[in-house]
Amino acid sequence: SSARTQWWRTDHFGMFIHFGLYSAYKGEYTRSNGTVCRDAEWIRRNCAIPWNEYEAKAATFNPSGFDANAVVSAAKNGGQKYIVITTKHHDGFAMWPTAVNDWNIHDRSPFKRDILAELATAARAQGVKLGFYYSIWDWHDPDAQPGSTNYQAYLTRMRAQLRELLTNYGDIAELWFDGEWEAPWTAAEGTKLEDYVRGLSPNTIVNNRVGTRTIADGDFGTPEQEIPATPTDAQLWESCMTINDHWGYASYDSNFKSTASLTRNLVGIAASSGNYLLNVGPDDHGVIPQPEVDRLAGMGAWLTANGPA
Ligand code: JFZ
Repeated sequence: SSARTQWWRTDHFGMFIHFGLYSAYKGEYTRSNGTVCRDAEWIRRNCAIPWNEYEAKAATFNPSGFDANAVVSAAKNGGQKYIVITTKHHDGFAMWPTAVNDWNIHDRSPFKRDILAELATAARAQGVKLGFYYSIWDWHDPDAQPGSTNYQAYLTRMRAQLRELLTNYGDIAELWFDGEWEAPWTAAEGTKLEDYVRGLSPNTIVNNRVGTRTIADGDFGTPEQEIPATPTDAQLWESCMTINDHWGYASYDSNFKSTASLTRNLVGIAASSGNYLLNVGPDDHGVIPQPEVDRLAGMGAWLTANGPA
């Protein structure tokens, strides 16, 4: 609705954060035969890491450098008005102490803090809005796998997790669904899920990956890594792009876009009435790499210099 999206049509710039158990690999997996496989948030699947190894990695995952105030300050310095963080990516690993299952950072790792609660507090204190990314596709839950005869049980757990996310952390400005393209998920389930979210949190704006990415799904479209050639006024849109060549942390990826090129993207997107969700990837300690923080600061300086006098 237009009331729900009002803030969003003014606040054109947000921070996307890809942070999860995959970040602990730093973008690299060394197989038992010594060969190295590189990937980021898809590393479990694309490098075929055995689940027992991936689960063992959780027991060593301790991102104690995560500093919610520093994250929010980095966003604010960049002129970003909202933050969308991955709460659960395709690996199914919940980054908050969910009561729904034990595949989460609280139960499986030595890190006992709740980064979503910390981020919610810091964001509220600094006047930045908070949103959550949630992957419908789940590689870990046995009931979510292709051919599952018990998919509804997974969906019940998914809704329970979304209830936690939408009720335990204050106002959630945006929900960014993903992984909707993968069976057994269906468009009909998407419609039901959107209704469910509206019932829990009517002011949360939802992306169109809740359904089948039609104009009728959710509140806004999600072009990825691109600025649409012919932007439309018929649908709000938010272009997500990452600051280097990966979403999740990859220690060897220093192919950062320049501050000038990032600023051009922002201005171009805003000129076409779109929103820019620019991704950063905190490292295995939970810290946003300094080159990424620096680029955000550079964008913020440009906005300050060229904004209203
Ligand atoms: C998805 C995820 O698989 C990826 O890991 C990341 O989180 C990204 C933001 O979203 O990847 C996609 C989703 C959609 C397209 C391409 C990659 N698409 O529409 O072309």
